[in-house]
Amino acid sequence: MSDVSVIGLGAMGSALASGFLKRGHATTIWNRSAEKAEPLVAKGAVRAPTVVDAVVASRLVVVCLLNYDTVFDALGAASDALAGRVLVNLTNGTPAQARDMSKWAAERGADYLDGGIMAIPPMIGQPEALLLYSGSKTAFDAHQRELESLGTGKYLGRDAGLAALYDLALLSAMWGMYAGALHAVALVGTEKVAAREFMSLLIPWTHAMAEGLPQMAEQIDTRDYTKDVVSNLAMQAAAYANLIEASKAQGVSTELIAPMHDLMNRGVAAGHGAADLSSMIELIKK
Ligand code: FVH
Repeated sequence: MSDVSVIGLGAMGSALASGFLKRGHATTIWNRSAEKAEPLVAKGAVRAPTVVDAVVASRLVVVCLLNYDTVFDALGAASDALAGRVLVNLTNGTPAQARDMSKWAAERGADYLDGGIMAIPPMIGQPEALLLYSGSKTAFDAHQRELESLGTGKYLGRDAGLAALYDLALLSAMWGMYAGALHAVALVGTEKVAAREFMSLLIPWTHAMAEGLPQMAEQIDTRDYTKDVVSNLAMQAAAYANLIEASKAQGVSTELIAPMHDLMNRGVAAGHGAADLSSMIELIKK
């Protein structure tokens, strides 16, 4: 028996397997394209000839594939071998997919822990790598030591869908930031400003603006969007109109930024001009 089996050796799965090996855990690996196992075998991993062999090899089975369809594709063949195993699925997916997989695993006698990886592959194994888990608490407690090889683990609760929910929410904030940064760089780029040069302004600016998030959270939780307002929605909507106009004039598409303008205008039209930007959450939430 190995300590852990890793199914899926893409960029992330390979990093996970390396993380386990570095901490001295006997690791069995499997990937659809077998050649991806070679660098890990050189580091001491055992290559399983089939996915069934990989599942049989360890009580702890960690899966990291492209999406849930591919997880079902890969694990379907190993369905009968899952009984008594702890299945930790670190594949990106939706809360509904995680809950379905938890049920599917339980029907096969496996304990299920879903996970979201808030890190890129080179971060795996360092404390900065955050791994979110939800589902079986027994599984999390029993394998916390092995899972710590990957980074800092945070258990969110028994509902298997929670890790996916938090994961997607954090990715949403990341994608929003990168979308804004791409638009900003495209805009100054029209006047031949290099992206590298612009970063010296953009990075401290985004850090400074992130400082406003706790106040935003306070306003959202209390649903009082007029408390301590410094930059109200009407003012921001007026400035945003300039951003849209200038982008068009400089020949930059507004695809990445236009939806926010529509929402701001809707907020002002609904009478929330004196409120903070945070008030827009009322327009998008259920
Ligand atoms: N890489 C990253 O920066 C992010 C960080 C946060 C978490 N994500 C999620 O991790 C999952 C895996 O991502 P990845 O980076 O390892 O992705 P790839 O390098 O593209 O590897 C994909 C693996 O999936 C296998 N695969 C695809 N289709 C099938 C299939 N039908 N049956 C079996 N396996 C399949 C693929 O196998 P192969 O192409 O090498 O044969 C790779 O092992 C993902 O959910 C991210 O959102 C990564």
